[in-house]
Amino acid sequence: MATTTAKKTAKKTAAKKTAAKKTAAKTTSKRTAAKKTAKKTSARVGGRKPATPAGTEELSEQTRLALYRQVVRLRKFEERAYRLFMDGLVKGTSHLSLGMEAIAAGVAEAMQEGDRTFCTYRGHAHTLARGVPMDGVMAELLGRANGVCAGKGGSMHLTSVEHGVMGSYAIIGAHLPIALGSAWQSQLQDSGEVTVAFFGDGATNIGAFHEALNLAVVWNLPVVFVCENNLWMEYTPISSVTAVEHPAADRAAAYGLERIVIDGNDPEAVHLEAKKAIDKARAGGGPTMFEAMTYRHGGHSRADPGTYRPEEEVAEWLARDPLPTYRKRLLDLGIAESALDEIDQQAQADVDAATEAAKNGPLPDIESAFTDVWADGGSSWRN
Ligand SMILES: Cc1ncc(C[n+]2csc(CCOP(=O)(O)OP(=O)(O)O)c2C)c(N)n1
Ligand SMILES: [Mg+2]
Repeated sequence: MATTTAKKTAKKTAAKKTAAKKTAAKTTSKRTAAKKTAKKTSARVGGRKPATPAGTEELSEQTRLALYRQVVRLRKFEERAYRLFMDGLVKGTSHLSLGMEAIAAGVAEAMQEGDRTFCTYRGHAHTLARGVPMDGVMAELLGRANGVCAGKGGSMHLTSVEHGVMGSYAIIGAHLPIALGSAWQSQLQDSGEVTVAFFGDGATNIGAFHEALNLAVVWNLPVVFVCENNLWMEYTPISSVTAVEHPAADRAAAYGLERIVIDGNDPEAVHLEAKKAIDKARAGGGPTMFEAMTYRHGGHSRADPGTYRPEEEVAEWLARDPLPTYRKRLLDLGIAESALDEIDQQAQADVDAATEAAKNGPLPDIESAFTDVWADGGSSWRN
């Protein structure tokens, strides 16, 4: 873990230098880039991109194992969160990413330290994947003082600024313009850091989504928009209220962006697409949006079994469950089963330990209700 962090920091410093050089040339190249984007867009729009990009063979065994490890951890965490909710231990509500883990895993693996993530209320996976300790996330779900937000945020508001997790937002689409603020800061300070904003298909009919995309392109911001299209909003299929088939990608052209649809259940496809987008943003190439097709194993929230969804649809997507599918692919590629078993066992042990740490965590003091209520709104934070 320490080696990975050191490597990432080294990578970041190098990337920062490259980004700084590129920014110098950016003003002049911006117009050329805009022209190129326009050209690319007209070539791509209307054409269908294959669901899974070719070239997944480029990844190293180390990256593949890291992706697998992440998917397994997220799966085991969410399964435990569900059980703890059913036992009445998770306070408030919860929204699980069971079945959707490949997106959080694939994107996080393409991010560097210092990059920032904006999640929705369905944000356990995205938060964990950025390296926020599992103990703190589990304790937060249980409303304990040892939680990442000292037990004040809960499942829907996971935040860890030190890990670049800039919050989980319950108001659909509201975080997209906020993510632009983060990207704008990186651009102004020339930090080479990239912001990633995840959102559901349901956010695409909200004004904030369109406003954010437009401004991100106009200001050429280092931001990546990731639409997790799981076909359903709360209890309504997105297709029943949307004029186009791909609610995010099919609108990309309106903002001069490329139309990108990928298989969101394939951690490698997600990782490669995210890496391309993040590298481009880091180099001053501006925003990207991609739509990752996926499905929730459960319903919208809490104990909702989602029985209103057609049986065939559920069965079809369960057959494409990212975890067994990816495990099989790795075995077919010749990766030792024992290596995968070891990852599974470690993830289970981590979840068990996090559960214990959360259950044994103290409840917050009453006095803590009066702290961290507001930020200093004075001018000090601006300087
Ligand atoms: C502005 C706003 N309108 C309505 C809601 C109620 N609401 C909560 S989740 C949700 C559905 C969101 O669906 P989607 O964006 O597809 O995300 P998913 O839950 O499928 O991950 C709705 C309508 C809300 N939180 N905010
Ligand atoms: Mg949805």
